[in-house]
Amino acid sequence: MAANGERTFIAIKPDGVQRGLVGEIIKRFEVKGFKLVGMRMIHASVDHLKQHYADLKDRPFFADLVSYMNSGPVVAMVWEGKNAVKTGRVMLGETDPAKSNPGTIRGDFCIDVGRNIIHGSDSVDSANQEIALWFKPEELVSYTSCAHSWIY
Ligand code: DAT
Ligand code: MG
Repeated sequence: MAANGERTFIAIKPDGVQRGLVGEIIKRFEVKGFKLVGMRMIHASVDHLKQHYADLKDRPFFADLVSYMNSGPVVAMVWEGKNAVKTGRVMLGETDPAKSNPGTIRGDFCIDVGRNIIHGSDSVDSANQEIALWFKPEELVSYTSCAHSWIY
């Protein structure tokens, strides 16, 4: 895949949806120059969320995390572009909003680590796994953005 074709999985968590931050978060990825290639709103099942967070299954906060993520709909998205995974994480800020700089999504819009409004893949490998968990291949689209040559 071309360097500009790296994909990351981003999900607006139930608190982000309930607090009316969907548009604001999508806007940040859009104006940055990333390309939206998949999006759906879903009230994810407990099983699905346990799979998504399988790496954290032994952590003390795991049950609360799954129940929070299952408390309402999330907006699941795939964003594409050069360094989309790493840059996406920078745009999110730190896991703990208290440690996130102003200007990041978590730095600007939330306070508590257990209500940090957004998920973003932490590596290209986990991005590929997460995309496969949340989307069928035919739900992702391939298209050329008219802005491509103005961004790269
Ligand atoms: P991130 O979401 O930044 O990738 P992570 O993968 O380590 O962070 O953890 C997944 C989510 O679990 C995180 O967004 C919020 C929750 N979480 C992490 N550490 C926590 C903690 N110490 N207490 C409560 N919730 C925590
Ligand atoms: Mg993580």
